[in-house]
Formats: sequence, C-alpha cells, structure tokens
Amino acid sequence: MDFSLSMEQEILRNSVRDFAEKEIKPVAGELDEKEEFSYDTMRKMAELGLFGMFVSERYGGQGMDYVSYIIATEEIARVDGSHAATVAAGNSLGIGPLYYFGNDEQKERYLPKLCSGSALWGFGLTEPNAGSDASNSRTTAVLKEDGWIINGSKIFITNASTEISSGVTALCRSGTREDGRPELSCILVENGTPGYEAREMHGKMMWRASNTSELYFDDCRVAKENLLGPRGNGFYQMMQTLDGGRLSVGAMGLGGAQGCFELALRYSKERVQFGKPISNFQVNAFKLADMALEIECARLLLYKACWLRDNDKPFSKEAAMAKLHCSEVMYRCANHAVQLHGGYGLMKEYDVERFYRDQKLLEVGEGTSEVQRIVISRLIGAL
Ligand code: COS
Repeated sequence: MDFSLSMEQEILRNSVRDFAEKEIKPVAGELDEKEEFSYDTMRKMAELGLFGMFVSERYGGQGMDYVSYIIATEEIARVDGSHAATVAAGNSLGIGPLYYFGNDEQKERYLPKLCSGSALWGFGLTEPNAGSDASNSRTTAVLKEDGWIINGSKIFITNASTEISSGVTALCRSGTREDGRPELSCILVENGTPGYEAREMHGKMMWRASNTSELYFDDCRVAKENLLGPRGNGFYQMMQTLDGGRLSVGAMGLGGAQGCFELALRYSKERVQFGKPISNFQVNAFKLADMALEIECARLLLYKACWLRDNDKPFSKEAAMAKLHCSEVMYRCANHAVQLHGGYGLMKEYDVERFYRDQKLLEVGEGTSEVQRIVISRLIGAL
C-alpha cells in the first residue's frame, strides 16, 4: 500500500497553502465581519486554477484527479471556510452536474467560463420545504411547444447571486412517473432569463463571505434543450453530484480541523500561565494529541474515498462517512481550539472564533449529519 502523494499533488498543496496564507488569511476576518463576497480573491483563486479542477482540458478544466481537487479545497479551508465554500460549491455543485450529465453543446457553452472562474453556477436542489427530504421538490416545470415553464423557489443556494453568477441547475417536477411518484428533471436556467431572480441572503452565522441565495421562478421560460440529460433523471443526477460534493465538504472539515489545530498548538506554546506554556499541562497536551490523532484518521478516510472515486469504484458510502466524520472532527477541533484560547478564543480578533462558527455548516449543508447516517445505514444494510 502506497500512502504517498505524487510530486504534482505535493506541489499543488504547497502552492495553494502559500496562496491561502498570503491572499486569503489577511482579509478573511474583515470579509466575514462585513459579510462580503470578494471578487478580488475570487479572481485570484481563478488565476491559480482552482475552478474546473477535475474537468478535462477539452472544456477548459485543469484535468486533475479528485484527490488533487480535495487537497486544494482542504488547503483553502485550513485558512477560511467561506473561500473554501466558493471553491467547493463552484467545482462540485456548479460545474459537476454540467460536466457529468451535459451534452456536448451544453458543456461547450458553459464549462469554459466556469472552469476559468470568470463565471459561477448554482446547484438548485434545496427548497423551503424540501431540505433533507430533497425529492419532495415543489418547483414545477411544464413542457409547452416553445419550452419549459418553471414556477417555484429554491433556498440556500451557494454562488447563485454574485455579479458573475451565470445560471443554475434547477431540480423540477416535470410530470408523474408510471409508479405515481413525481418525475424530477434538472433544467438549466441562465441568469437574466425573464421570470428568474436570484436574491442574496444575509444574516448568516457562518461562511459569511460566501454567496448564498434564494431563487425565484415565476413563469420562467427556457428552451426545451435546457433539459440536463434524460427527462426524469434529475434526482439521480443530484444525488450522484452530492456523492462527489460530500467529499469536498469533507475536505472543508479536514482543512478547518487542521487550521484549528495549528492555531491551538501555536497559541498553547506561547501562552504562559502558572509559569509555563499551557501546552506543558498534560490536560492541554492531550487535547492537542487528540486533535492530531483525529485529523490523521479523517485524512486517511477522506483520501481513501477520493481514491475510490478516482479509480471508478463505488464510493457513496465512503463519501457519506468522510463528510460526516470530517465535519465532526472539525467540530471537536474547533471546540478544543477555542477552549485552549480561553477568553481570547471568544473574540473576533482571533481566527478560531470564525472557525468555530464556520464549522457548524458542515454538519448541516450537503446533507445533515443525520442524512449521512441514513445513507450509511442503508448502504451497510441496516435500514
Ligand atoms: N446516486 C444515484 N441515485 C441515487 C443515489 C445516488 N447516490 N441515492 C439515491 N438514488 C436514487 C435511488 O436509487 C432512488 O431511485 P428510484 O426512485 O428509481 O427508486 C431515488 O434516488 C430515491 O432514492 P431514495 O429512495 O433513497 O430517496 P429518499 O427520498 O429516501 O431520500 C436521502 C434519500 C435522504 C438520502 C436524500 O433525499 C438526501 O440525500 N437528502 C439530503 C439532500 C441534501 O444533501 N441536501 C443538501 C443539498 S445542499 S448542497
């Protein structure tokens, strides 16, 4: 068994780490405070090649393996959750469905701009009444002579209402299946289409510098050709996309946990109480040891799941496990990190305060921890 990364993967990790330290870390706190999406850091992340990472060069992508994409996401998350969210949602959820299920014309139309990072695309699954129960979508798409007419709304959609957002893949009820259940299809809707509006949401606890939107479809008309893949395949497409997406959320948990650990270790060695650095007290050293242990285990689990994907092996169960575990590892690491910082950890001046808030999303987004346990339970044959 070979656990070593390739030279290209090591170089990628170092360059993304260096970039994140220099370009994101200094501005992350202020952007979080102002709840502001940064077009400047977006442009720089795009220049670094952080979009279209697993897409073939034919469509303007970087043609990398999934492990590389996950390493890059991990390194951004080590410094800031909001920027990692922009990258993870941009690749897995924005680009993913178009790349996996689009026809040549759709890929050629949308992917080059998305892979260059000059445009972003949303993943329109969640609705006000269809969160965990994702197939209970109420948004309808009716096929008429001149195209689809869409009505309904979506909520909590990342990257959908920035100035460079160019559209969304929307899951819609397009009819009724033979077995009486709703037929669900994915339809591509471009920004600027009459009847479609994406409104930015504010007041978030976490990922405050990422873009989150509510989407409204009011007799929104798009061409028949905007259907993604075969009619009725929408839910499978969304679920398959989420399998890959969950690996990037795992990377956010792993990177965030690593960030918390490094901040906590440095602070514990500097902070002196009772005449010695607080890391010298066994109660604190053990916290740091537990963090290091959990991060090591999480990394092995996540990379193995990515390796399965890269080698065309089933990975749904491992993706759910990695997403769940990495989220919970970051939870424990963020908690320890704030505890080790004492009162200072509760102040915005210290990055651990932001990590502590950002972590919570990982247990909620792209399938709650409870949903991951359902997926795992089913895949091990327990449910
Ligand atoms: N890939 C492809 N198809 C899949 C799939 C996957 N990973 N998982 C399920 N499916 C298929 C099933 O085979 C089933 O097909 P049929 O309708 O032909 O029988 C269909 O999808 C429905 O599957 P299932 O019966 O398991 O659906 P449930 O309604 O029970 O929902 C959960 C299952 C809860 C796991 C699903 O709704 C889910 O993941 N919810 C969370 C959604 C989420 O992550 N939202 C966050 C998005 S924010 S980015």
